Amino acid sequence: MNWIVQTNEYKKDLVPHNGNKFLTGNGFFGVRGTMEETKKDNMCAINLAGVYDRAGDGWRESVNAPNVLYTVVEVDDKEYALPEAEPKSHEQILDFYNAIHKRKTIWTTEKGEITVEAERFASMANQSVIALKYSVSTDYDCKIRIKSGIDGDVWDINGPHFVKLEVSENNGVKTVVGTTGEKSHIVTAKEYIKADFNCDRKINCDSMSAIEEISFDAKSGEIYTIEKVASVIAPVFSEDIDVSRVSYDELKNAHIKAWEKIWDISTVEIIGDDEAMYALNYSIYHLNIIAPRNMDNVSIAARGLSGQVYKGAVFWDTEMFMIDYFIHTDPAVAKTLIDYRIDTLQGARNKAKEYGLEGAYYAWESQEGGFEGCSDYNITDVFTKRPMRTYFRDKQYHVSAAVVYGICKYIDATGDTSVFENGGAEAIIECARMYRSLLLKRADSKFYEVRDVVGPDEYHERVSNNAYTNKMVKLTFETAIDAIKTLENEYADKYNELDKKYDLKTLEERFKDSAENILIKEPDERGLIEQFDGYFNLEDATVDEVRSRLLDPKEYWGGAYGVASDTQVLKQADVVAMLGIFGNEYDKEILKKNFDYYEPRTEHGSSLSACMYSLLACQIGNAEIAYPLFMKSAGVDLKPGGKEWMGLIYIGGTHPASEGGAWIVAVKGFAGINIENGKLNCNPCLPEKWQGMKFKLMFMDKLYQVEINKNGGNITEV
Ligand code: IFM
Repeated sequence: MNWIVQTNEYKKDLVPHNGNKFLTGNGFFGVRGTMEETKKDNMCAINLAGVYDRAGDGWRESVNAPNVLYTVVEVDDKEYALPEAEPKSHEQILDFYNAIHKRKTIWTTEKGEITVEAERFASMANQSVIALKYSVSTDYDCKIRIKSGIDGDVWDINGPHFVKLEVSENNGVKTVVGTTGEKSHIVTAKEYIKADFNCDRKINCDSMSAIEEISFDAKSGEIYTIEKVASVIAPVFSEDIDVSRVSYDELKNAHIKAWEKIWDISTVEIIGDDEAMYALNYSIYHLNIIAPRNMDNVSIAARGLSGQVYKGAVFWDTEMFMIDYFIHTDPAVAKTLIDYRIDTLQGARNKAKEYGLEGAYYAWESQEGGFEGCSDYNITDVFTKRPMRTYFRDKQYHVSAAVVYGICKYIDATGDTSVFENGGAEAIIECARMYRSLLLKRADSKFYEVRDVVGPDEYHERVSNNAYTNKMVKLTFETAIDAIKTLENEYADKYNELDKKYDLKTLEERFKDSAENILIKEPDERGLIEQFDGYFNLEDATVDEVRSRLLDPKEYWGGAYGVASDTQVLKQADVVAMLGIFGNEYDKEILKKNFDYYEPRTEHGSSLSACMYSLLACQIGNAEIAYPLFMKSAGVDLKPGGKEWMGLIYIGGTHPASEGGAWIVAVKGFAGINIENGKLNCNPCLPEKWQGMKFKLMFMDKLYQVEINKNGGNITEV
């Protein structure tokens, strides 16, 4: 299988894209795929999980650590650095099996050639560690100076976040300690360099950086290599190592072994389609580099660890698109994601209270403690340059149901009902209480309605009875009833504790009444489910027509006066997302009619969209329609050209929800894996060119080998 991502050119305008495409990471931090000499102006970042700060009136966002990789070369007193010095050739490689990043750059001077080669990794075995091997050679004698150390002047979108930087050096170990402004979080970056050749070494510390100069007379053809071992620690992960005592090779071996273990369970083989196999495993790589292993109170941000876009916050993306992969390959990670929601329940309660609701309303953009990072004005208008009122924060009520659904999926596949006892049941009950307090009933109506919401299709704001939302709300009531019953039968102490607090019998009655009487949109005479009240009365324009009305390519399509707002054009899967989840409640004919209606009206303006359509196409039994949508999801970070602007807000970065969605399509769609009567079952629907699939799955604490072929499949315990 091909595990290499490579580019043989350097284009300045592809620096942001390659920063994402060549990202390495270990769940604690992500190291953008920029060059060692890159500074903040070219989006170089070591983005931290779970550490947030607000600078002034800016948006709160995740924090980037001091750059421990910073390294640049000078030859005969002239600096050679990309993008300023045009190279003769340049290669950038990501070996995503071993999670190792490499580059080789050659510059030509009047005297000959300079070659820089570097290899680095964000250690999966020691999650505070980043290690770098950096070599320089020339084909003529010259004076070389390698400048390498820690650059504390980091890239920020809404920074700066360090109000204090303490720079020091002790026995060759350089240290930069950053203190954040809002909560005085301490981020400590250290590094140590080994250079086993004749050279002069001098360390310069200033107010922002600690840089070592390694100077030597270079002989033509000799390769001079330095090895750097660095560490970053912060409140969420503080297991440090002594950077001066461990060797690069030792660390590399441990790192490779850790990845071997990960791939042993998570590789998906696709027989007959190398391109799809490559894109899918590359997606899986991205999920693995952002998985919060060995950490508490952390989840996965919408842009993973590729930077501060979307404020480094956790969205519904985690429970709807990513958690399935972890549930079936590393349930401990899935549990961490669930625990994050349980631990942030108080934040969700605060938000519910803020909006006059009971129970728990989870943050649309959740930061530490469940703090809501989403602003009321979350987009900047391209014309007026003014912040634009959006209703993502106030009205995307469906996020609480996503949290509930994540817990359901985890329990269904692991059987671990102790989650209910350890805070899960309470979180679910609180979400159900929030929805109960949201229900409205007209005087003469039998039904409860959910009015004034934003569904998954964010272009249509403040709509009522969004089919997706209402169905997920009903699921929440039903799950809360199940959770209460499980507590009553299996966890008496917890039941009694919560009973005192909530009067569970009364709640059960209320939830039952809510689940039975909430308005659920049924298919109309054409078999179509209306996305929300009045959707079918909107102008039925095509996506291209709506696009042609844009006055500016960066203009926002939705909201109060967006080009899509008064039309049936939607941003992303909405009814289709609902059918992907509840498909078994409808005839295939209904699924097909809705797919056929909504797909041409969908802009797929969110990377979360294509995988949902692909999944539904599999359920309809049409793998050929599903295939290009699957490839779009799996390949989302392989090609440039994705949507990078929402109004005037930069939204580039990696797309782990799309990548998790691709895994769901492969395993649950094409391989047709499902849980039937508590057992793993498969009902494949393979694309024409796929002869088969092989992968492993965790289910009920056991590991299974799955082999799929055109006619069915075998699932055997390993
Ligand atoms: O959660 C999504 C949302 O559904 C569409 N806009 C981007 C968000 C983060 O991925």
